[in-house]
Amino acid sequence: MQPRKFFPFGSLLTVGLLLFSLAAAPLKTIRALDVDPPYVVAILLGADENPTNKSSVEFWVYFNETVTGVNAADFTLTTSGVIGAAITRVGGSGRSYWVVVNTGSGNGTIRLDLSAAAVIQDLAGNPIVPGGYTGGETYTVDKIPPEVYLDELKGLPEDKHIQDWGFYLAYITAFEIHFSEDMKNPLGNLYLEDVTNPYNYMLIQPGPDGYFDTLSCDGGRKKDDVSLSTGPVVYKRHGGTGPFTAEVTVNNGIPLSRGIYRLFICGTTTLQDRAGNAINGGGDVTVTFTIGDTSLLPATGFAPGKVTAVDSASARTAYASLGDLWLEIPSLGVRASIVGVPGTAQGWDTLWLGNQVGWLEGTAFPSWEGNAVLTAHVYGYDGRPGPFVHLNQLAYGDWVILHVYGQEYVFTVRTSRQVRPEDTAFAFEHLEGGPYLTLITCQGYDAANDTYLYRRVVRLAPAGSR
Ligand SMILES: [Ca+2]
Ligand SMILES: [Ca+2]
Ligand SMILES: [Ca+2]
Ligand SMILES: [Ca+2]
Repeated sequence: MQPRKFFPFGSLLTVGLLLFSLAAAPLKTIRALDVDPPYVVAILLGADENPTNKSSVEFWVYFNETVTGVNAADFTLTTSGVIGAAITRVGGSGRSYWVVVNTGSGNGTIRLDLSAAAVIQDLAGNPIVPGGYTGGETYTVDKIPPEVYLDELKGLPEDKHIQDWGFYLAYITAFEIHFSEDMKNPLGNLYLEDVTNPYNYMLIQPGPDGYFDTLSCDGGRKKDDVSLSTGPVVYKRHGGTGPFTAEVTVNNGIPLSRGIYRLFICGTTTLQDRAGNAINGGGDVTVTFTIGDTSLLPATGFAPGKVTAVDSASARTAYASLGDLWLEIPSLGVRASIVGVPGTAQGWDTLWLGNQVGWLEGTAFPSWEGNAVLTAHVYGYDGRPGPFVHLNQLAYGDWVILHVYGQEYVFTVRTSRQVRPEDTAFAFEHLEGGPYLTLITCQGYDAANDTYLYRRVVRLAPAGSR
């Protein structure tokens, strides 16, 4: 058992009187001796959110001793960029005071200063040290939402620029996303607003019904849509000066197979800049694209000498006019305009090419760096010969001229191969170091099965090159 503590009333009174006299004595002495003016020790940010997007912020003002007479007129704001910032309230007592500041509009910086004209005094009536105080901390105000630079969106590892509604023949295992500014990146990847949180990126396929039912990151995957895995995410800020990029691995690093995809970069769940502004003003950024089928070379042949019934109910494929772009093969007497054949997840529809040459979308644009693949019929559905009926007669060194907006690009034949339709590696070969042309048509009509057994693939390099 603890002994009960016991203080007689008289003792308490004695202690109280003693404390009172100790407190009163020095107070009296200091008041009598205080001839030192008070001064500001520090002006600090009242919140650890800096940069901030708040409409009002707080500063804390510390004096070296108890002061009186502190009010809004004693302070001024030093700003850059922001417009209309103003002191709205002042409170506090003793040595510490708080000052609330409306951040106005626009982006910039705000610092709270003690005015040189401040009227503040200590308890002895000494006025504050003249000259004011301008050594305080500064808020950075940022109210502009971060953006995704879609011009910089890349499919990795091939560095393919991914455009909305684009079509690609590419291995894609990750995306490189460029932001307009430094993004919020807390330690780890669990916070909702963390740029490295994989949940801020969704990769969706439409599923069996063929429609994208998923509307937003916030709403999540919907109905029969298929969600592919995202993450890990690697964020780079390059020492804080940018570029600011997130590399998002998708599908566990397995190349995306043919099909249509929609990438969601989440503003609704929510990527933020360091001041807390949601990306795209709080809306998702989406990019829809197709990975093409390169499992078969395009079919460009009908039965020679007879009309093949084609499904007239099926819509004619709309080929893109590429402007003043045409192909000339002097040795074969070919002069044909070039149109763009849209790529789909099922390949390219060359049915309606007629006497035109088709550029297969997804391959390099003719005359640009890379491998441009052009195709034309050996025989059209009307049974008449197409532009490439004699393609197999092209031999090493023969000329082909690409006419692009009045410019002539001369190519010479390097190789000519007969390949199986499913042997696509050579035709779609990745080539660098200049523009290359690959011409493809059907070859080897098998009347018994009304099909072509082979493809003819002719590779050309710029004349004068090796
Ligand atoms: Ca004083
Ligand atoms: Ca911002
Ligand atoms: Ca993080
Ligand atoms: Ca769906």
